[in-house]
Amino acid sequence: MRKLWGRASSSNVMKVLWTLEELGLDYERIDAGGTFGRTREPAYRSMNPMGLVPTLQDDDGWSAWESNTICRYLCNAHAPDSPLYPAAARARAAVETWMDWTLGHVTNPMVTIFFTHVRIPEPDRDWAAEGKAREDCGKLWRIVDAAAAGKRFLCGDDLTLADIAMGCWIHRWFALPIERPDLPNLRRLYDALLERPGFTRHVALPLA
Ligand SMILES: N[C@@H](CCC(=O)N[C@@H](CS)C(=O)NCC(=O)O)C(=O)O
Repeated sequence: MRKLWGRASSSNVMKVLWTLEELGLDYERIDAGGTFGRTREPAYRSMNPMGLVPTLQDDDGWSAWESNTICRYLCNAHAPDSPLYPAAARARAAVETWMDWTLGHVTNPMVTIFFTHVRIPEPDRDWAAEGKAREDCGKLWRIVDAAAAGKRFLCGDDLTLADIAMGCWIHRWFALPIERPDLPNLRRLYDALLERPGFTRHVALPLA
């Protein structure tokens, strides 16, 4: 049976769970990372030298790490015709642009905001850093708001890996108790994601 290693509270694990669900692929999730440990064990490190989650181990034992790569692999290997990861070069490039952009630009400031409100003990919270991250994210989400105008999902009528890569951060942006600029297209995109069972089951969860 295909195995996904990683705690369910990790944004990067959530992406893969949602992809597995959209593709209708069977899997067993094994808790790892955070308080579950396991990621320092040599057997785990041999699959994922960073000792981070997620790691995917396919049916034959072959493994992959880096969540975006895992999502692309699942489509390539098990659902090559899926609209999640379109084959046409330019459509694929558009999806990959948002995946790379999310990893390169959105993740860091969103982690700062999320950790400040949810995971860092109150006395240790750095509100100046949170304010700067919120300002930065406001600018980034404006870019998504403009790109999402007139579309159901980020790249058009179909859900793609672009939405999956960004979905956890969109959820956290709307679920955190913060001031947000009015971004109606981003809100509509979030509402469209909320109609996907894989998103509500694995991603749009209470913040923890
Ligand atoms: N770029 C990596 C990042 C992986 C990563 O930072 N994972 C975090 C959880 S979101 C982690 O493993 N943290 C340590 C832990 O949970 O033990 C990916 O996308 O897979």
